[in-house]
Amino acid sequence: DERYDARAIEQKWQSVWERDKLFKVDVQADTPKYYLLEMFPYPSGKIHMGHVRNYTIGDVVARYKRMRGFNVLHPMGWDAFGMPAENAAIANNTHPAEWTYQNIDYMRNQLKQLGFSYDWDREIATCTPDYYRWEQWLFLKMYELGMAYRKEAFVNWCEPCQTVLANEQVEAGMCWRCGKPVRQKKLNQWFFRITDYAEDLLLHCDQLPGWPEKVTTMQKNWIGRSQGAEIRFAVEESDLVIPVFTTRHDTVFGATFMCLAPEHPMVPQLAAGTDQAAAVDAFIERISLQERSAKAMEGYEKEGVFTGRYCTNPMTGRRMPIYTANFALMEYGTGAVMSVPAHDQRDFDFARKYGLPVVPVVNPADGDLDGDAMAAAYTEDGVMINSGEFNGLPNRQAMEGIADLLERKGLGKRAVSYRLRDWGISRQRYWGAPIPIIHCDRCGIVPVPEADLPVVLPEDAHLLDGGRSPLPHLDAFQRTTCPQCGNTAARRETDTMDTFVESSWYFERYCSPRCGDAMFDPAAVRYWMPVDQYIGGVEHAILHLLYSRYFTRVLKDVGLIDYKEPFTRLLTQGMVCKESMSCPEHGYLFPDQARETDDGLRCALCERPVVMGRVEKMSKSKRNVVDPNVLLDQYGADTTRLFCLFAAPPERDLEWSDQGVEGSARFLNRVWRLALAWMPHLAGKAPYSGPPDELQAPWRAVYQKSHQTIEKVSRDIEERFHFNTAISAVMELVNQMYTVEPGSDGAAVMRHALESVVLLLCPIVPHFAEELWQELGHDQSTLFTPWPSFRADALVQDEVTIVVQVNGKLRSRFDTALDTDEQTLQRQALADERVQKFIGSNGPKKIIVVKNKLVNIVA
Ligand code: ANZ
Ligand code: ZN
Repeated sequence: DERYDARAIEQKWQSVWERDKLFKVDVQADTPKYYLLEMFPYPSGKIHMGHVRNYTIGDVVARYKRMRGFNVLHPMGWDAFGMPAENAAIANNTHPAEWTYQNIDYMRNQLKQLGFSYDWDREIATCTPDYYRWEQWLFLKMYELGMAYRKEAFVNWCEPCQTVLANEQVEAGMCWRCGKPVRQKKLNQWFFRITDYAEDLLLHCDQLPGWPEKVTTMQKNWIGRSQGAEIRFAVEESDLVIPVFTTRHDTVFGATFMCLAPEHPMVPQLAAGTDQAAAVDAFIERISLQERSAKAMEGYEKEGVFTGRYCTNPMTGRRMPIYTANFALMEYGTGAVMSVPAHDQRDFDFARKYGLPVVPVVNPADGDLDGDAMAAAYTEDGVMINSGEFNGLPNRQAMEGIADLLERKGLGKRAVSYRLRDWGISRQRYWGAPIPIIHCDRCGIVPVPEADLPVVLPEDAHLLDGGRSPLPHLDAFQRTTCPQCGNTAARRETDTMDTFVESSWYFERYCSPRCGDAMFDPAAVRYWMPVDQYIGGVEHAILHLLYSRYFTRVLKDVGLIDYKEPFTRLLTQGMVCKESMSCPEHGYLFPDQARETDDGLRCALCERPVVMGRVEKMSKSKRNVVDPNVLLDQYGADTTRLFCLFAAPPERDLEWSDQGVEGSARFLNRVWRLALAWMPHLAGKAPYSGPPDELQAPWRAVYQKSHQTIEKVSRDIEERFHFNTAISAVMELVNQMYTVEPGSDGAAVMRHALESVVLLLCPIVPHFAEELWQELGHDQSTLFTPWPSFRADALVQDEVTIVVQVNGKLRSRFDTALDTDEQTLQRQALADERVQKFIGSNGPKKIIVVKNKLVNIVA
């Protein structure tokens, strides 16, 4: 069949949009705004289908909201710092900057080919000094306010990448980038005090009705609030005190030993001078090679060593040996655990292994526990025993009494602990924003004066062996004069910032991207922010989204803005999936490495039959990818967009199907042919806009269907972003329109129907729609054409009366919807009791159905 010329039409409209700057927006105080944002891409080389899907969903909403009369901000930019640029630079012997800017140029062009309605005048790349200088500026503010600080800390260290990793970047003990094991290392690091906001971030998780619940739940778990008590244990023969955090202070009478994390600073101090000192040192060294996350701990055998010292249980006066144990985490609570083996399984295992006493303090309702005989810890609630004045009380009740007692005696207090840690932002990497700090031998840490910003990352430097940062070895960068004392031997900080810092405020920058004298223009941010709809991958549910929520709070407390949640609504789109193909000889195959033959698919390299694999997320490693360029060449942007939207609702995974793509192309051509067939009859005809009653069949049905479709599509888009069902509805309307012959009859109704189809499709397939819209005689872009509205009186589904004959005699009649199909009519007739009576027990012999009229039964 003759296909419409997608390439020509798409190029034509893209250049018109660009020439007329149709997507350029500015603050318009008297127009309601809508800020639609998709997560900006990392410029990794070329866009993949995941990007196409993400940005298509966003573009539909942006275009739809524009047609709804909103002033829509829809920006795009580049999350441009980060390690892949360094890795690529090493692999290809280029410079990270060069690689990055080349990719940006290439990918920008790809996005333009997809016809996305971005205001390109607002494009930003986070690796440019005019962007990161404001990040440095904010860093200085945060430093001034104590929100940024430096401390020596154990960090997750990846040896191959020569860098520190955030906890979130460690996946099951391995580096998220290179997949190699991560070890612990102590380094001076910069931190943001995100824990100060733990409570607020948690609280507001429940005030984000526009967010998917799974995302807020993940954030809550990440923040991980625990309520309990802090209890202080005095160390024998010293004035040291060990505070512990516990959620079970009701069990304090049963604490029989103490466990400190191997990294706990008190451990070497305690062991020093005892005959355990050497054993403790060896243990600490060995443990430093293990991954120390709570999750990894579950897999390890619990082990520890005695430090040679004791502390005292403040309730019972019992001597408690102090151990250092691998299951105690320095990163949680106080880094120390009061061990209650009778009621905690980890403690129990440890006690049995090292022969430590087990003293039960909470009895189950149905019997007495015996510490020596117990086979496992008793972790349920019960009644207090061995606990002095609290004996006989339910343990939950005793918890309150014990907390009161601790507070009265100054032995402890009620406390809350969070799993969330402060955000370590130091990276020993080159391709990132320099931290604006100077180290002076005389003055210590000195902030770079605001007037000296930005601290520019030197772009003429080259990575050292193994990708190490050149900054610490680059005199021209490092050597500087101390702004406080004039010391000419001062040195710049050579750590750069975690790239998640850049993505924590880029949405504010978009509001006034060229603002030269501040992070952003306050008036612009006041108008545009918060983002009304944010769209991106669920893989950012914790990291990026939590950091952005945190940064927004920081900006508020610094006094720059007056809201604290950046994203009103969040949509996390599903993955794009495809089945993988492999060859027994050549492993995974790219789609073009499998040849269609008479014997099915064959490996193009060796002719062996191709083995089909599971349907899973498209990835380079599985080679189950589809290159957007191939689709653009073969079908064009509109078909690609249509398929992405039609194949699945946005939040669900999309399974790739070549037939689906072909089907989308066919549908567009079907609309195209319909429009062309009618075009000669529509010239000079205004669209019909009267009541449906004044129309005759079949025009009345077409007219009603048009209004019903407008109603349904509007609802599907507005309420749920269910573009797939919206598209199906338009397809049905098109089917209905095909039931009437093109001619001058009903041309006004057909114009209404056709214009409706074009406008309803226009956020989805914008070039196609623009072209038809122009063909229909309009000279204003669809972009500024109001979204079509429907008439309530056209929504009512017409009913018809169906008569039922049995053996030629009229026996019954019933009302049913117009155009009910034959099978349904037959079922409805046979369900009628009167009819059943006349048919008798032998059942019908033959049934003739005439749609919209009658059912004739021969019995
Ligand atoms: C005594 C006790 C008795 C505990 C008992 C539990 C059960 P959640 O609920 O996850 O917050 N803990 C405290 N700090 C720790 C650390 N740094 N490393 C490892 N474990 C630590 O966990 C709180 C419980 O985890 C605390 O309550 C403490 O053990 C342990 F029958 O204290 B519990
Ligand atoms: Zn100085």
